[in-house]
Amino acid sequence: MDFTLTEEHLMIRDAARDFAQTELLPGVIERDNAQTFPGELVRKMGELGFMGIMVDPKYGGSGMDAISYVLIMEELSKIDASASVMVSVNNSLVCYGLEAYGSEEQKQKYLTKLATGECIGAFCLSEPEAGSDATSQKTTAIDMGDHYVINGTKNWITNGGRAEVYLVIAQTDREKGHRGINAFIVEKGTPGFDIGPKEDKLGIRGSDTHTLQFNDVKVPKENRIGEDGFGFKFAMKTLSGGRIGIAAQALGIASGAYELALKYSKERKAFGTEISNHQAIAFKLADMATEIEAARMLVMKAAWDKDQGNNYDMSSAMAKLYASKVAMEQSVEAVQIHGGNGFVKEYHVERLMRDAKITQIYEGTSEIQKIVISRGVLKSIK
Ligand code: COS
Repeated sequence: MDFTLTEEHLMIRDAARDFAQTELLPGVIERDNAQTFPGELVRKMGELGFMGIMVDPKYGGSGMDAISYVLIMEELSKIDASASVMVSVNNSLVCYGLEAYGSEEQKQKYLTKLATGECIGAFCLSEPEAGSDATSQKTTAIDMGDHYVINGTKNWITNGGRAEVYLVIAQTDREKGHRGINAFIVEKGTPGFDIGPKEDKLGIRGSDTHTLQFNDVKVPKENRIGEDGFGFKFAMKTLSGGRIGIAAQALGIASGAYELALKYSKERKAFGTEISNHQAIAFKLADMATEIEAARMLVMKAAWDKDQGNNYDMSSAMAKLYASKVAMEQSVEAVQIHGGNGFVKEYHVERLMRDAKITQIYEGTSEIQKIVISRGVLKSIK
């Protein structure tokens, strides 16, 4: 067993750290307030290869491994989780989904642009009545011979307004249950496809989250991903990888909050000394460091499983469950260490605390991760 990162991994991590410090940090509070994220920054992330990290260079990707992906996600998330969720969705749900399961034509037409950041993707599974219960899709895709007609509503879609390529999960044959579900590529601007207003959110406010409406949207048959009825498994497979990205995001939020708290504790004085000299604060820092390291091990293990070609359904669920809990709990501790200043925007920790919450909800709530883990655990005993 070797815990050492390679020279290449260290270079990738440093490049992401540098980008986060120089490009994402300035204006992060203002972007959070205004709920915006400039296209220029997305373009720069594309230039650095962050939008198609694991995609084969023959499709315009960076050809890196999953360890590199989580290193980049952690560094971006320390500063701006709104930026990192765009990266995560585009990489794990959209690019990976197309590269692993799309046809060669779909890869040439869409993946080559998504992997470079020339266009951005969105993954549309959740609905008003189907978030966790993902088999209960109400959106329909009726087979009309050479095309499908999609009708329905999708909710809480990350990159909902910014994206140009949407992977949409819909029910083709209700009788067949989850085996009657398909995944489709829908282009922005297709008649009948409407983007609703942006959601006003607690956290990751720079990322754009929208409701999408599909009213008799005609999608050519060649835009279906995989065999007829493959859509549910497609969603589950891609979400397993997505959970590694969100686990790394949670790790970044936790470690970002911890680093700020550590620095603050050495500067802020109370009772005649730096607050880090008070055991109440020093023990908090000890707990934070330990919890974050444990989360990092789970995140790295899930990424390593993916790189090794092992099944990562369980390890990604464990990583997301634990890292998101750590992000929530330790960002609250970081606010506490900052005292009154922690409640003020300019100290950044209150934003990290707000951003942490979504990591326990999206790409499968913590309760869903426990379903995945418990089923895996129970299956291991004959
Ligand atoms: N990889 C491949 N196939 C998978 C899979 C995976 N990770 N997980 C489940 N499947 C398959 C099952 O094998 C089953 O297929 P067969 O009947 O052919 O064996 C099928 O999918 C249905 O699985 P299951 O019966 O377990 O479905 P459930 O309705 O019980 O739901 C959970 C399973 C809860 C795990 C699933 O609905 C889920 O992950 N929900 C959360 C979705 C989510 O993350 N939503 C957030 C939206 S994205 S922001």
